[in-house]
Amino acid sequence: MSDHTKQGSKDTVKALLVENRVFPPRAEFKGQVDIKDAAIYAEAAKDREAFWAGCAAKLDWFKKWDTVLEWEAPFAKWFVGGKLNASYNCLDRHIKNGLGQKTAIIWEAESEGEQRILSYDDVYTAVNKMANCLKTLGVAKGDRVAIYMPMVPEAAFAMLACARIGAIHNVVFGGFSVDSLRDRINDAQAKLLITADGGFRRGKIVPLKETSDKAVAECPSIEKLLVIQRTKSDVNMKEGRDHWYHDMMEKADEFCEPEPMDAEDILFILYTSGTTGKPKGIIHTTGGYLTQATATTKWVFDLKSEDIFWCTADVGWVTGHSYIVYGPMANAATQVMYEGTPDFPERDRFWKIIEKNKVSIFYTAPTAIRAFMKWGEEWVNKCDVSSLRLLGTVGEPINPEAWIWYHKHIGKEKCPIVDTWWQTETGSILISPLPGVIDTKPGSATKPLPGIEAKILTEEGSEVEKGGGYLSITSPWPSMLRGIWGDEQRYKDTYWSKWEGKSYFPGDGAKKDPDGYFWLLGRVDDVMNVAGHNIGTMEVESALVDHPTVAESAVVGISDELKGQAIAAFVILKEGNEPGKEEEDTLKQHVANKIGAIARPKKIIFTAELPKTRSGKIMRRLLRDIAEGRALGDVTTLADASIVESLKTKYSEEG
Ligand code: 6R9
Repeated sequence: MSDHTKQGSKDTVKALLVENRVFPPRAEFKGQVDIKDAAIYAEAAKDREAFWAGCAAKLDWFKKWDTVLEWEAPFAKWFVGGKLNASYNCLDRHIKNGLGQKTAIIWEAESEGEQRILSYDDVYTAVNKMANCLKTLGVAKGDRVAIYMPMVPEAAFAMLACARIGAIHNVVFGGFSVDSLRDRINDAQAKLLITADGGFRRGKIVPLKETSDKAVAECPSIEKLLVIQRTKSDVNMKEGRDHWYHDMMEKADEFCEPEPMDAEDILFILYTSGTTGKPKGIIHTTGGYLTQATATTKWVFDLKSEDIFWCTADVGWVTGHSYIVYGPMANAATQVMYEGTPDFPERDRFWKIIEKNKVSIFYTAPTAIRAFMKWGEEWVNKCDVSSLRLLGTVGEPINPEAWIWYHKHIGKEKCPIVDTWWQTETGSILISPLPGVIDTKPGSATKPLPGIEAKILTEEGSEVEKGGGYLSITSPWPSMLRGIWGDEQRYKDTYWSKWEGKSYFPGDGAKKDPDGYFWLLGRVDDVMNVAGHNIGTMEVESALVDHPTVAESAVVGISDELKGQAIAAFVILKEGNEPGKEEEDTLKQHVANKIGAIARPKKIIFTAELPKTRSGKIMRRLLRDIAEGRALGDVTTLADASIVESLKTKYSEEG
């Protein structure tokens, strides 16, 4: 293992890669892990198509494919000519294999004590009946169905019921507003909306039906609403248009033939707003998506039959699609699904759920981990989380300090951590350690998974062997997006124009260290240029969070007459620390010590919250607007709009 600490001290940007702590898989873990042999990487690279065909063969196909891959860049078709059904693969085949009694979902309501335990038989029956309800409501193969639901098992049933009859689901996160819901329904031209009377969030009712009513008033394509009862709140049911799920389910037939879908038939559309621009309807098809979501769930989490898996994402995000619904269920996993927030009724709720259900695999986001750090380890220390054997993260780069905290306080220094890099567009995890094979380094997603070819490229497209550049996926993979709904040109422009259609551009910056490890640096739009040096926001943020008083930070570049750009840092202090001039100077100096004087923030703005998308990603674009005193750009994907307003006021007051 090479020693990165010897890098030239003047090379400011590389300095933060002086994260030389290395965590090899522990012997106990290695002793039981399914994939132990690093040879899988070379094997897959030798013949990628054969490798993925081997993974596809683990699913049940009604008809085998004729061709593994047809690649006419930038359009891929995988498993051409094959026929299968995703709901069949997630349910029927397990029941045929005698697993009907196995627990599929342990659902924890937000209110403590309320729990539902559903076997694969239970889910199978519900999905079949619901599929029949959809048919009764006039939904046919190829129709789009919008799903706007709280985190209840019926959200998963709805997705699988669509898959069963070949309808294309379009899940819209239950926290989105009227306008966001309306736009996503209209863009996809959905015929049916599946929603609920409401959902619970921190003890309050989120009025989903009311929001739905307002949205569909401006959605001419919507013919019917199917409404699940969760909160039993009073809602308007429009005669002829709105139907109660429980009424329809009572009368529904128990079996619905699964529709044989072409491998390339669309399974779902999912809108990604990311941190920039108008939402794009990302298209995923059936065969390739299911193959890779299923395989990666098994390898990355070392998933075994007896595991209790818990992914804390919402089904409204791609993580919920791939690692709550399709990946775990295609593997016949037992999983926890939780309705609420980590701090309800108290800040130990996640740890209580782990203790109660003996969760063994826990997959969450860095933003959540930083919140746990801010709250302090006393919350987890009250609970017995010794059932955990593997931890994962997704959604953002994880700064080394948060990684170490997660490792120490949640994993008790025994659980490997898989930092998984992927996107809505990639459909499943592409860069992540195989936990029994790869030594992990805090803050690095390590290496591309077997079967994935990823490189770091320069603007011109030449490969960077050591150092920074643009992340690129250089050959097609089964679960890649097949396009943007209704906008082929935007698909080509956004993802394939950078290197003339040859290579996929995810929009992220990355660096490779001398061991060939990938360090994700965030969106390239966020990279700062200070006096001619490219500095990733991630690097300065990591340096700040490395200081004991800091819980979270977000860094942006602001115009500077002298240096082109200077650094402004928004900082959330850990509870019990005082903001002020002294703290500000200490933190500036700390960053200068960690990275070099070039990265010393010009301004530090203390704040209690940061503007985030509803999936927890920091919206640096808005922070730049604030820091530059500009009018705010599009704020529709913001989780809490009041945060930017108060930051704006604060910023202008402090100058
Ligand atoms: C799965 C998901 C995708 C963007 C992606 C990148 C960031 C996700 C990451 C990560 C560093 C990781 N991202 N995982 N960055 N390390 N492990 O989050 O999909 O919502 O589409 O976001 O999230 O910037 O490009 P999505």
